Amino acid sequence: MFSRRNFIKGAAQGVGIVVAASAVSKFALAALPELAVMNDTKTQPPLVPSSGLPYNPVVTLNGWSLPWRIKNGWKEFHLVAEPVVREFAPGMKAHLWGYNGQSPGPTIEVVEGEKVRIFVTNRLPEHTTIHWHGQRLPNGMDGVGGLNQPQIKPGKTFVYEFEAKRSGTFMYHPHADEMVQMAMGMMGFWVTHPKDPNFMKVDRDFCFLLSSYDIDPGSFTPKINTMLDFNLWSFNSRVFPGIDPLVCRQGDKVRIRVGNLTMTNHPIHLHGHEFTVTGTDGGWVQPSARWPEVTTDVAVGQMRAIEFDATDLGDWAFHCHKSHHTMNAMGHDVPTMIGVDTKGVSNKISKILPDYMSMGEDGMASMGEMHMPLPENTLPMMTGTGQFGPIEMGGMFTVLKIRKDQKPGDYKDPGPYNFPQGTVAFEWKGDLTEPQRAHAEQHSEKIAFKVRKPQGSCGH
Ligand SMILES: [Cu+2]
Repeated sequence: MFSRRNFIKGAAQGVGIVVAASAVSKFALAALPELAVMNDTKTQPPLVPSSGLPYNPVVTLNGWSLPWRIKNGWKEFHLVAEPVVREFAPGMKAHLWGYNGQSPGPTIEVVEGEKVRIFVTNRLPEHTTIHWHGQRLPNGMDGVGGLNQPQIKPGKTFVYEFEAKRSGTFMYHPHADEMVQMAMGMMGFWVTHPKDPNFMKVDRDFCFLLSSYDIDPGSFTPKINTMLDFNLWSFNSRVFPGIDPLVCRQGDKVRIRVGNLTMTNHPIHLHGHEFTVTGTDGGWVQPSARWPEVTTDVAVGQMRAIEFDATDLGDWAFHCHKSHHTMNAMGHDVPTMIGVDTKGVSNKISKILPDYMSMGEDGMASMGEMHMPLPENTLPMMTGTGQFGPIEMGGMFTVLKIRKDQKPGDYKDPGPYNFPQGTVAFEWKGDLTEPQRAHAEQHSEKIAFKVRKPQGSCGH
């Protein structure tokens, strides 16, 4: 029986879900589950299950979960691979490929032991497949085009069927023209919930994928041949300040699941709290094998589930620790100008190019508040504003917001943290005498000119 309640519930909670069966021939797709698409980049509320086995749903950062129907004991989903437009942050949109209206595609949530049937319709201009990363399944359902199945040609619909054998954290992506299709944004999250809803139970369970793009300033489509030099580093194809905060109530047990479909590793770092890695793509980690961390490296193709208690109130940064991954396009080919006096030359160039601006004589922090003219459809490299001024971040950065009065199940942004008096770093107003140094000759001015000549007979 088709569960319409799922759609109605989803639509009521997340205004963005649109049932778009009328967009395709009803006759042709009469046997398919209704097609749900998302037209919003906001984080949608958890999709509470109203059919199938019970579970505690996840929250996909700037994303959503796909509704389903139960038919003859099978849980049925319908994915459509298609070109999409994704807003990375206000002011910048990209032409990507994705699923059901967005990139990444919707999160698929099932329960251990459920029989799952996924209809995949290809509306791309070239063939595709889907590989269900990390799953135990029959070999012919594994989705490697040519090896395990014929390619899904444009306009065709294929069916995948397998039992969700073990609970955990998974993802899906094409295994067909893979370099191009993943560079274009084709990927999605998959969570198989444990059969016992009390196993590994948490109060908030967030998930997102790491993806990277190379989109030239002023253009809209990723360069698909880039191997290393990407300029947009994203959580779920959003960059700071376009990434929603992770909102928690003080005392919550929190899980964050991260999957990496970029071309490099990402050391994911949480401020103010220690966490443990409780799951990988291979399954749950035995409690005796876990250790505390504040940063965990997520290598290419890996998934990590981290867990912590949200004990400490505040706005805590949560980001990739590679500093180039917390900035947006525009910043990567700028020469180092620290210590260079550019005033004279800037004045001369300004006479020829009125918009000319030299960058970074004293470091690049001033660029966080600089409003220099940008090409169309481009984000500043360092951006975002907090209650104390520019945050000077971009890319893979968001904020974990822990509040005392956040209601259970409420994910709304509570606004900036209200710091208790006397708990913010402050300016020293006392004497500013020179710091004492042990030996006068260690003064940096002197050391800078001390050159030790090479010894020996090398001719110098
Ligand atoms: Cu990174």
